[in-house]
Amino acid sequence: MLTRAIVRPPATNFGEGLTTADLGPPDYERALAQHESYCAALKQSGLSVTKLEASSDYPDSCFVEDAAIVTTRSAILTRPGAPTRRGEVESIRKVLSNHFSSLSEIRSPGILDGGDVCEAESHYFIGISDRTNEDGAQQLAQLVGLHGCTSSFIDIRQIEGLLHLKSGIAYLGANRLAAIEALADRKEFAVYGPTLVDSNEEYAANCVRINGNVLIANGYPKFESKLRDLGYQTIALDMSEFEKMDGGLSCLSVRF
Ligand code: CIR
Repeated sequence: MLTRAIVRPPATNFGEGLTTADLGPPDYERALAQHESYCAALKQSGLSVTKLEASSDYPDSCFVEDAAIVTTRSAILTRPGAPTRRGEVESIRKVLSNHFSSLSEIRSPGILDGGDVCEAESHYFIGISDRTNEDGAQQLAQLVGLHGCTSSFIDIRQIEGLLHLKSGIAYLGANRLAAIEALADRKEFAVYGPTLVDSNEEYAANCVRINGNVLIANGYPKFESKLRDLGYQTIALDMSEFEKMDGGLSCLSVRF
């Protein structure tokens, strides 16, 4: 059962963050409103939400998930792959030290973004991407191994347009995994018989299961109805302004 989430609203210069999407600049007011609805959905799913102050020093800092891997067992600060994002970790360190007596961290030359880490019970899928290298992945595997967890590495560097592993898969609990076509047939996922996200709905793959609910981006009816058929309660959220900055649902919070 998850009980808490950490979030950070976008700052006014959010549109100066990194992006490869060709969707135009984000509308700040609309992004704030979408962030509010996101927080409401977290609360509706049973989480108490800690909201950090927006930080214009780091335009991408609303994507808090990339700065920490937090589980019931441990909290690990990352070393984000994008140099402009490294400083985001300090404020996350502060807030997490209120909840965890010790924090581990990924060290140079390792790089790792939380968006590349998919926790499936006691197994971690770690994406090797432009933001996460093998060194960072090995360090994480070792750290989670201390708590009896196993890991496998999934190289996503050949998949065009996929920023992070969790841009393409989501663990839904009960041995269920959703995946885009380009990842669904990886041997590491065979045991799950992945629930396929249609090729014209790929953005929806980055959904988040929180207790009984699945938060999903609005506008992806086929995937949403698959989730409902599987028995999940879905909450569809407008994500348009975050999508313009390559962000998905999972990256807007750290949940534990
Ligand atoms: C970035 O490129 O780092 C941000 N603009 C988006 C990060 C999204 N994070 C995620 O999907 N975990």
